[in-house]
Amino acid sequence: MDGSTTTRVDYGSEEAAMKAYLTDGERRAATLGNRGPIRFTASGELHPDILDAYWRCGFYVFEGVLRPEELADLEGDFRNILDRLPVERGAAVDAKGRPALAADCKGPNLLWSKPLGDPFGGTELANGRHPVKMFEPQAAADAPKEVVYLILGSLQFSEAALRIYGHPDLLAVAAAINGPDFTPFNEALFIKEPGRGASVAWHQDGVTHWNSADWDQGIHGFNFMGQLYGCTAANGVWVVPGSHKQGKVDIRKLVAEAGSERLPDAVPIIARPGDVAITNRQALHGSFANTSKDWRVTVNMGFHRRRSVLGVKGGGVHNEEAVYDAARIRERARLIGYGIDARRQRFPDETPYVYRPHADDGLTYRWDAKAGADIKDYNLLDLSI
Ligand SMILES: O=C(O)CCC(=O)C(=O)O
Repeated sequence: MDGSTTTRVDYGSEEAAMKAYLTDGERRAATLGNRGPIRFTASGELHPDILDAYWRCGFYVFEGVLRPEELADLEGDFRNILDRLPVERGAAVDAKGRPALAADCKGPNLLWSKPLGDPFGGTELANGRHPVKMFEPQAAADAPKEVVYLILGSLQFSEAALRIYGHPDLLAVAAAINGPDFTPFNEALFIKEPGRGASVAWHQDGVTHWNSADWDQGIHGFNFMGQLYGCTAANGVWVVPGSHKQGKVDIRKLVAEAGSERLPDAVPIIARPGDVAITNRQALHGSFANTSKDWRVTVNMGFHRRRSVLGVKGGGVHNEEAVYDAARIRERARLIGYGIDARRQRFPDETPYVYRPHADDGLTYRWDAKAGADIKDYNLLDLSI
């Protein structure tokens, strides 16, 4: 789905400055030394060069992780998802009059925005963690009133995404960063439609541990960001390298100093189809409204250290507040078991990942129709810290 027939738009009064910023950012990103294939040492550890670069920059781009077949599967699922979206916010049916995607879900699933808008910036939403509104370019006259730019609980809507979630190398990376008893956080699809995709204002994820006595650069976990079509400076996530080490950043001050939301130290995540970035949730990051001609579809998959969530009161951003006990973590982690088994069935040539907590507890998971029903509304149990 490269390219688009959407009416072309641009950044209006900001177009020239934006163009220069994108080119400059791409050039800076290329100097960081934080990209390449997933590599393990002879003894099976994630290569220390990768770990060093990840902890230095706060993000890393793993190249060529997803197989062409799974990208094709994902594209099929994505087209189906688009087809099944409600005709408008709150509608029960899609454009063909069928029950719409997520219309019967209890969890929060579809986030809407005006085209090229910034629904969170400068509001108190999500604990006010997006303090500055991004520039909102003018959408074309033929654009719809609103678009879906984010889908939460996405594994219930795409088996291909569930199979990516069970990817053995990605899960091995999760174990290397968060420990072998790592836990889920949440999963999402970020959709940046050409000429319409909303911006995500500058923010740092994480709400619970900023003032903890044992705060460190990894305490709020990370997100994998798998790319269906790749991502560019114009439609990708931008990150301020090293900001995950700094504690809470004063975003208002940075924007005031820069004179615009074009933060001078930020760099774009540049990726090809099938690349998967890993981004520290504490890193200052955001993305601009997509006036480019290219789609971006990101399969987001977050993971935590177990000790960051066990016994912690979380929620409030992605679901209800609750204290996360071992039973809840175990229940939520069944998605890892289902993901691994779904992948095993589709790619029998691979060696499936062994998730230590399931192996230790003698738990086995089978991906089948019953499991499909079991994961409806699974994101009500997201471990949101
Ligand atoms: O994909 C995007 O545009 C934003 C991603 C993001 O903010 C996140 O994953 O926390």
